[in-house]
Amino acid sequence: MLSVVENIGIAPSVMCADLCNLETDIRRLETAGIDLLHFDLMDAHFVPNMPIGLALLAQLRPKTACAFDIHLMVEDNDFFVAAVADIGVQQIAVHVESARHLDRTLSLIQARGVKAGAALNPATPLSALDYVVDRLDFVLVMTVNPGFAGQTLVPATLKKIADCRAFLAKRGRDIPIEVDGNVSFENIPKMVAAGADILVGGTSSVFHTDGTRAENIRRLRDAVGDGLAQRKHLGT
Ligand code: S6P
Ligand code: MG
Repeated sequence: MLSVVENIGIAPSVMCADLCNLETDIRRLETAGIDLLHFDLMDAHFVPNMPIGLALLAQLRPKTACAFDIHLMVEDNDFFVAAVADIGVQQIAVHVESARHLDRTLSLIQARGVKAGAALNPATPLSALDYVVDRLDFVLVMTVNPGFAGQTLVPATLKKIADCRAFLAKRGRDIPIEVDGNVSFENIPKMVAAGADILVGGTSSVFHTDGTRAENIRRLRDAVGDGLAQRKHLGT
């Protein structure tokens, strides 16, 4: 995993793919070179949308060897954790805003042999992670308000990525930061420079209508290269 450009992972957001021809679209992404497939599971309660269901996930699982990265945007986290673990996924992020017993839910994920992450809405402070930081396998920093593709970056979240990197370093945790929401060709260099490790690519990059999947992923990699150069320059 995380092999494409110097340990920066590319995770296309499946809700933005051609859902009527999904298997074909996933083959295109695999050929172009990706690290994870990002699935947004929503329940129309925590967020007002429901693009992807469990049956689709189960049907896709045997069709690709790609790691499944699950982003839960639901009220009943433990129900969905059990359901997606049964299907066979590699990492699951739960929103701290919906997890009533966050520590228990993270343990539940890890007990199934799956990496556990905490997702933070743009307005949620990093301090929400204070007492679970030692348990986390990764952090998902939302750079838009969750629920929909095609939104504009919440500007304060760029600083939040850098703050998250410092927050983790201060606590001795060198774990990946995943960023999700308007991870565009323009925003990627800034996100990577700030410390992002896994990029969720949606309508503003991987699925941009100006290019083919392969062209978009090449352009994305170039943007990652720019971000890494800035990161080295800044010493972040
Ligand atoms: C939003 C969801 C995301 C989107 C992604 C879309 O709730 O968690 O994963 O699918 O952000 O990308 P873009 O480039 O359209 O914002
Ligand atoms: Mg997502």
